[in-house]
Amino acid sequence: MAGSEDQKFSLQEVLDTFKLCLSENKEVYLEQYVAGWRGLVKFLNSLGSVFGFISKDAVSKIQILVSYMKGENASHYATVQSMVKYELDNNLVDVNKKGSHPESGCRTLLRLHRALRWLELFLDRLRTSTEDSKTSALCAEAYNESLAQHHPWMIRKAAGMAFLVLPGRQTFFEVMNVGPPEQVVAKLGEALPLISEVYQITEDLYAQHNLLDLP
Ligand code: 1PX
Repeated sequence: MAGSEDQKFSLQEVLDTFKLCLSENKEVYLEQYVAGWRGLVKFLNSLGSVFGFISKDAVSKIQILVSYMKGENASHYATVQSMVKYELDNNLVDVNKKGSHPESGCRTLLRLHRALRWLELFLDRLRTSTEDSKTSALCAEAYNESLAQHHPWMIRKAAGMAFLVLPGRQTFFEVMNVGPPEQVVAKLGEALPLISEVYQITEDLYAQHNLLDLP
């Protein structure tokens, strides 16, 4: 249930999982990546049912990845790098149009990856915001610069309406469970480079394999 102790969001927890995402040779561990998303979904759920259609989609993508990570080919789903290699080598990705692999790990992760860019932009705006900044405006700007470019009109419309009921900056900061605003700002400053690095490594990998437009 939203609000119960184990569902409580903590920015620190998300920060920790993103910290653990990268291996020594800069591969992205899927388990931690997915754990990071789980933490973010907790946050979204605590904001209320208006965001249900967003968290539902995120959860279903998380579940697809988890089923691969627990499936018979689990060993290939340890890192994003090993997943990409395995799925490409075995023709498990619909590259140009949807076909027999509509839910490949590669295309599923790409959706979360694009959302990570939104998160990066949004958190950076929150970090540099002032007391009278509107979270809905910060969120919409970040969305328009990133995810919106991949969403059809209907989704953009629904997302835009959901943003309007986002809580104000103060409540937002409180839900992060970090402490007073200065500490939230400091924590965001700590989290952002980690999120950016994970994003950039994934982006480069996908670009290298021409996977950035997977259907
Ligand atoms: C400390 C602050 C933390 C804030 C955490 C908020 C977590 C947000 C999680 C958002 C995850 C969104 C995943 C979206 C993936 C996606 O693009 N899916 C679409 C494409 O998938 P398909 O399988 O059809 O190719 C899908 O169509 C999406 C449907 C749902 C609507 C997605 C709207 C995304 C808006 C993102 C902004 C979230 C606003 C939260 C405000 C805090």
